[in-house]
Amino acid sequence: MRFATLSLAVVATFACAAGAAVKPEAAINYRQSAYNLIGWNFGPLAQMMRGKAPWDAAEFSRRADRVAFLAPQLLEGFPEGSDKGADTEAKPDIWKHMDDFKVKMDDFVKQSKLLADVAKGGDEAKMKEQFKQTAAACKACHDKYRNEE
Ligand code: ASC
Repeated sequence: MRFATLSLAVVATFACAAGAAVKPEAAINYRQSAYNLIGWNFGPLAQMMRGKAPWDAAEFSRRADRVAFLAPQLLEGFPEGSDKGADTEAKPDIWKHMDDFKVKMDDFVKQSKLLADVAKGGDEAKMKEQFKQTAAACKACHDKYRNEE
């Protein structure tokens, strides 16, 4: 009995790790959670950029690190078949043009990593410039693949 329970747990863990049979609803929930975490951290950076929050290089760096950590976790939230199954703003075009979607996603990963790296140096002008590059990477994907509400 204990062996059976353990086996089941091992199989379940493996199925998850292999990305097998993920329910569309779970994938949608997962990716929206990741985007929410990114937005939570990107927002204060945007506020600093606009002068609506005082410039704080350490705070900027801390939040840029979080964004860079989360960005590479997005793509697995878009498995085949997760174009529907729950409320989603993701356009079906994502799965029709997955290669292009991946290029855009890779660019966001790259730009957010650069942002985190640049922020460690604390140079305000460089951080502001790289923020713009990162926001442009967000926008490039949203323009093409997101139904903005
Ligand atoms: C944000 C936010 C986005 C991006 C995008 C960048 O702060 O919520 O979706 O930046 O607007 O252009």
